[in-house]
Amino acid sequence: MPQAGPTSRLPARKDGRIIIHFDYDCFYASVFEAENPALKSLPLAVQQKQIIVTCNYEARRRGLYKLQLVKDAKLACPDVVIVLGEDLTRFRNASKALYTFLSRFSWNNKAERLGFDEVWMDVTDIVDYNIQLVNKNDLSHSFFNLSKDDPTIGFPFDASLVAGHVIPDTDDGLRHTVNAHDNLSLRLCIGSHLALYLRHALEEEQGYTSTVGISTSKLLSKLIGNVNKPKGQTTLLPPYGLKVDHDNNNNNVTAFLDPHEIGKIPNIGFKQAQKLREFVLGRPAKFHAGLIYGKTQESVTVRDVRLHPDMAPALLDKVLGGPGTPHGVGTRIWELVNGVDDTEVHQAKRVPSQISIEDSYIRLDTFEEATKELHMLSMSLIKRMHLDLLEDEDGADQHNAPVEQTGQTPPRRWLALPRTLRLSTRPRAAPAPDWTRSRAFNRISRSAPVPGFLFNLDESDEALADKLVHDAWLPLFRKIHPEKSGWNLSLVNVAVTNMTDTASDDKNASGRDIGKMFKMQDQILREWRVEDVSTTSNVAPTSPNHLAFVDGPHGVENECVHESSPNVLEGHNWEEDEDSAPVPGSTCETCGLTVPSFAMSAHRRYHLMGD
Ligand code: TTP
Ligand code: MG
Repeated sequence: MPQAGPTSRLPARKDGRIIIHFDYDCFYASVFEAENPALKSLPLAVQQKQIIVTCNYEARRRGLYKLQLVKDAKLACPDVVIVLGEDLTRFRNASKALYTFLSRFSWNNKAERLGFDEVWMDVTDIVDYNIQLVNKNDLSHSFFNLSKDDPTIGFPFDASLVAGHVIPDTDDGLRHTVNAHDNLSLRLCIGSHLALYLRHALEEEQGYTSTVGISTSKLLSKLIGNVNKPKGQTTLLPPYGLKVDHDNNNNNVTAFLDPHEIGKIPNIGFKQAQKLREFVLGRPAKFHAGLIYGKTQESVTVRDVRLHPDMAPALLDKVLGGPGTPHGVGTRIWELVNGVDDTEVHQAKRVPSQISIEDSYIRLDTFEEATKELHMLSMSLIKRMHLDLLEDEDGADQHNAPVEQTGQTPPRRWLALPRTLRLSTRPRAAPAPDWTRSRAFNRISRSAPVPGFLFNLDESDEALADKLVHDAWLPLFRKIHPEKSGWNLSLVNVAVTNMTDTASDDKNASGRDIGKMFKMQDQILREWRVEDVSTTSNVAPTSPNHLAFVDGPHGVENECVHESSPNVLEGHNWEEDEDSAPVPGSTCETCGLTVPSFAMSAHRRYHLMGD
């Protein structure tokens, strides 16, 4: 393997793509606001268990923040409007509807969702098509084509100026003028206008504001978007540079990444970040101590790692290696700290690979209670199966089905049939003599074939749930817990997996016919103003991954919790893993955050959100 020390060249970065990253602002709160716009002007907070999982910017302006205890939120803002967000159905549906909306603009169907409120779009093909159409001698009077088939569908735009914010910032605060002869510059500029158009379309047509980043990879588009929150968009300007240098003269990528704390780089997991901090500091890195709101005292930056003497993939392999370490981890981290991320924006999946529903319990130790809970979980599972796996005979999936208009459910068909049922439980360990509990909880799972009656659309959900509990879940439950009592469960999860696609025709593109969409929506083409809507000035700037102190309940020692989307798995390449259940009251194994026990169940549900 070639040694790539601080002065050598990186393997050629593939800057051929243009990728847009969307992060919906205050997502759960926005879902309630979209249902009831009167809430927009009020301080609004969404509660799960006893914590505020998110709040709108009016509430943030008044001192509220994510993962705050409800009692503290009420103290800080007595007139806060609190809504319950335990039932995730409305968030899931809103997320899917927004995703469907955005993916209709995609030509290559490369639109990927992360959790409920983030989407990447690889718009390289649209940008490349449009770059051929602009007149380089008259960039100001360009027309953006949203369809290859119909040249009237699109919008006029000024391709000489980047839309929205840029990094590095322009000195005079004016919009950045594009160098028409620099291909990457022009492509990013075209991408920024598409991003602006989509952002406004999301706001005008769906009622959601978003924060958007434009660059050439998933890593950079996600990170650059965070710079102007909320309701903002940011483009990382060239030169992107290839040479690893100390002064970043000719490399806006490393100049942007360098000041980030190493743990804030997506796909560098919590344990990896700790090992890197320890390596750079030459001593064990403190984590629990010294964390204050918005920054960590133990700050080891990307630059510290990138320019550490002898830094190279092989050294990183040594630092991060160990049993279970994925092959090539050193190269991967070396690339990340240099801003190289060639991971693909995955094509939209038509159906999820599994549907999994669970709840956690303080005490669940009787057979009767377990049966009741299995019934409730089954009801949710059946509803989710109907939403995610059914489509109307005419091809509309259930999220967009206009049921209200006719008052009748149109004939439906299954898009995919799951073949396996899986029941998992997590028994709580008995307390030790000193009343401490072991944290080594493990899930126990049993599987069985899906019974055919589950696909019967003539039966009520209630009747199906009843049958499912008695014919399937209880026999599996007895296999896991043969004793009628003597166990105490902290979690029960029911899932259908092993999907078989039943779609006979090729409908992978989930409604990509943009011409049809425009006809349907009576879209009036309008010239979007290119100035960004100004961000709320008195909101504290939010850096990518804030770490926050919150008071533990009942005088429990303070612990740190993450303030922003921690939905990235160590070594998993942006993938979400529904089964990586973190242990309550400890480090979240999915994202590595230390989450206090009172916030853990809400936090865990957050990771379960994706398909
Ligand atoms: P975020 O993107 O972290 O937050 P947000 O969209 O509410 O706010 P921002 O404008 O700062 O992006 O998370 C998305 C949603 O996930 C959020 O609305 C609530 C939910 N959530 C949880 O349920 N538990 C958690 O631990 C976190 C961090 C979020
Ligand atoms: Mg968000």
